[in-house]
Amino acid sequence: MTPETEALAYPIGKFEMPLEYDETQIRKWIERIEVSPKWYDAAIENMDEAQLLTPYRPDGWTVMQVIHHVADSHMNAYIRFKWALTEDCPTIKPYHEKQWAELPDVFNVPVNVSVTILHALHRRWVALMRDMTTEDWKRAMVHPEHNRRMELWQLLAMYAWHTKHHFEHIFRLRERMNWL
Ligand code: NI
Repeated sequence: MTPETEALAYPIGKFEMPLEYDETQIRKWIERIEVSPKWYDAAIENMDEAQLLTPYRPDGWTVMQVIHHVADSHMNAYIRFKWALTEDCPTIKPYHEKQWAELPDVFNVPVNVSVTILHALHRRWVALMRDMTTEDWKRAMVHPEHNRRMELWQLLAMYAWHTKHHFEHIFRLRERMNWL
């Protein structure tokens, strides 16, 4: 990747796992999950077909694929939370996000359907997280590919980054293309 492509691919930088957390930090991450569906409303507002089919960077996903990907990804995240809260360190099921982004529904379903999913899904996810105790945040899952143990606070940190990461892809594309 050239530095230019890298900057387009990682507008807020790559995710870096924080080493520690506290209640205030958890609250801020949850707030980001809570508000981000509204960012996506704004991100796609008044976009026409051609704009939705524009890649956010050379060789990157189109706006449409980015939006449907965020819904796919966060549905998996929510399920992972529920697994970790109800099972003893479950092994999660990875999925091929690039291939999911090529399945027909991504091309056949309007993006606002996935933004509606985000509104509904994040509402349940946030309701779940707001009732989590200090012990709950330390519950963990295992990612089989790297055999890596991940605690729920780390998963939250990652998705708080993820929801902003993809929003910025679209927002910055709009700015560059002067679509605002
Ligand atoms: Ni992603």
